[in-house]
Amino acid sequence: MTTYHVHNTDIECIVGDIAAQSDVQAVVNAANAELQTGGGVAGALHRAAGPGLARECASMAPIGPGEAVISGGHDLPNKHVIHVLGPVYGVDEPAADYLAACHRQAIRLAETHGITSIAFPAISTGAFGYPLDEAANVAAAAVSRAVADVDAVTHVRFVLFEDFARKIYAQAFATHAV
Ligand code: AR6
Repeated sequence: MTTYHVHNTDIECIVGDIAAQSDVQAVVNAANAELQTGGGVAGALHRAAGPGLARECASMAPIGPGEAVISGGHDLPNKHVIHVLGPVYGVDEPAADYLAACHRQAIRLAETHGITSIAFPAISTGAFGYPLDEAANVAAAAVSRAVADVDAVTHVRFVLFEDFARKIYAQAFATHAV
């Protein structure tokens, strides 16, 4: 596995389940506006967290595209969940700006909470239809820029569901993480 080093932060891309990242303090949820359970990443995280997660999140909803909010991890192995609403590709435009904002806001929230390690899924690339290679480039550019302004966040992980997706994100970081 390749690790990219940007400023003070190590960035890695792995294949795995976002709900099973026990060695990071925060996981990012590819949420819906209502911050309730759903399919994909949101379903996996809410299932593993238990009903307390949806209960805690209810008062913070709704959120808009590009926004991020933070909750506890409940029964997840992580202290925090950072919920972001990615853009629906072709609907929430400019999609790249919203997707970049999701990554930037998540890193900023982590920083303000003193979180040192955070794991992202491939936001918007499932139900929201964002092409993987485009999303990877936006994510890599946004995260590489955002970590320049943080001290606490020293470890960023991208958790991809399949190896072809991991390769696409790793390639994007090889381009942007310089
Ligand atoms: N771990 C890591 N990656 C996963 C996992 C998992 N457990 N499950 C799916 N993926 P999606 P979106 C990958 O649909 O596009 C939900 O229903 C998946 O292969 O979770 O932002 C919410 O309620 C894909 O590449 O997020 C929202 O309504 C990527 O994660 C909506 O879908 C993101 O897929 C959000 O859509």
